[in-house]
Amino acid sequence: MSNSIDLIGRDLGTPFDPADPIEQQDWEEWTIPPSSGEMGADLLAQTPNSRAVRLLDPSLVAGGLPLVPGGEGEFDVLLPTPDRVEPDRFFDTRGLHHDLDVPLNVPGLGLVNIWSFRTTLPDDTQVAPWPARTIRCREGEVVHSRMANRNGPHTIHHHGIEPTPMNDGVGHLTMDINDGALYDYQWRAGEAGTYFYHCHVNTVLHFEMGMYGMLIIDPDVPGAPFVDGGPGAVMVGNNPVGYDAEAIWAADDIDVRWHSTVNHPNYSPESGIVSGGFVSITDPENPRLHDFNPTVFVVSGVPAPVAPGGDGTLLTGAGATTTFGQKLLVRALNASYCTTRWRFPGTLQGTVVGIDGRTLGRSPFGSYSAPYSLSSVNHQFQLTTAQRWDILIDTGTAASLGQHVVEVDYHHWYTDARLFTVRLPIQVNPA
Ligand SMILES: [Cu+2]
Repeated sequence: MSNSIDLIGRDLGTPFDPADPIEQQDWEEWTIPPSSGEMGADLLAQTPNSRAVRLLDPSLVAGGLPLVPGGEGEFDVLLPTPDRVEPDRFFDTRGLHHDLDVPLNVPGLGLVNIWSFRTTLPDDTQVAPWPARTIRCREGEVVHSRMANRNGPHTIHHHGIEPTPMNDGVGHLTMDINDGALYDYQWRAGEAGTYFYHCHVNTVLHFEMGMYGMLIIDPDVPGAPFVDGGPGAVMVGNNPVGYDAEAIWAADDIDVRWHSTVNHPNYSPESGIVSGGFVSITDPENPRLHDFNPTVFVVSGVPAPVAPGGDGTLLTGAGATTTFGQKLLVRALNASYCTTRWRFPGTLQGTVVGIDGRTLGRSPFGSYSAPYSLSSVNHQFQLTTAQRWDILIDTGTAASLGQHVVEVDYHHWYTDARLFTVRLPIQVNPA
């Protein structure tokens, strides 16, 4: 683990001062966030009064990437990371538009256009799964997530992590990473738990189009970080506890009009791009991003068939298999805009050990919470957008053998009408 963590915590300059005319100008200009390329160009030229020049004084950028045009491969400008330190772990991620290796094939409907992130693996091969590849690290590590784009701009917001402002990946607060630019987000893995990351440019659209992946911080124990699917270890209170298998369930919903799989006259043939831009809600060319009516329901990239007969489908492709006596860790994320209601079978003994990246009953706040059994909440709970629950299941009890089914209801975000139910199998085989 790095011993230079204390160096992280300093970047942006002074708070907004409405009496300062330069700040006022910034405020107005930042209604449209600057791109990383603009920030880099301003730094190169030392443009007077540029926000980048004032916030990213090169003297503050200790050990940063060289700020040079054409500095690395195909990318034009490398924007330095303030207070950069040597990372313990590095991920190389590129935002993508309609360029997935395997587009989503929905039974009964056909191909749905998805946006995601492409990841360059340590051996230089590139993968672009959906959801995007899990960013997985160990508690306490300093992580760099390198971001570069074609068909941008995009950002990476590491949801639930609290980095310094420059590294938060919220376009309007910092900058969008535009085409031809490159930036290393720097953050520290603070507390073991289940998180996720997503693009935060025009979030309503880009998140819906699919730009997210899991972010998992494993406990600081031997073998961590672990491989998706298990085995691994999870914090239960103050102690790491081993599990044998892991089910990562990210519930998502898709309004296909936004993905241009149908020739709706009000939508551009370009995926998610609306001719005429984002204007008034009475404009027939408007995307109507408030008008969200999903018809495709997905768990961790596995779509349920579209009707007829789709409602209540058993999603075997997203199911989990364990052996009697093993422990199964379920990480449930609501990556949809629906409200999701999860019902676990009473035949499985589950314990809720973490919520939203925080371990229940763990010091220093341990006296304010404690792990609790699923039976104490009647085996059901509700997750709104972006919420996560970690549930540790013991399959060594009398009723454990056989197939168990978790049901997830998708309720419309506004009307609360139930739109769809998917069923997720947990198979417990004899030892
Ligand atoms: Cu994006």
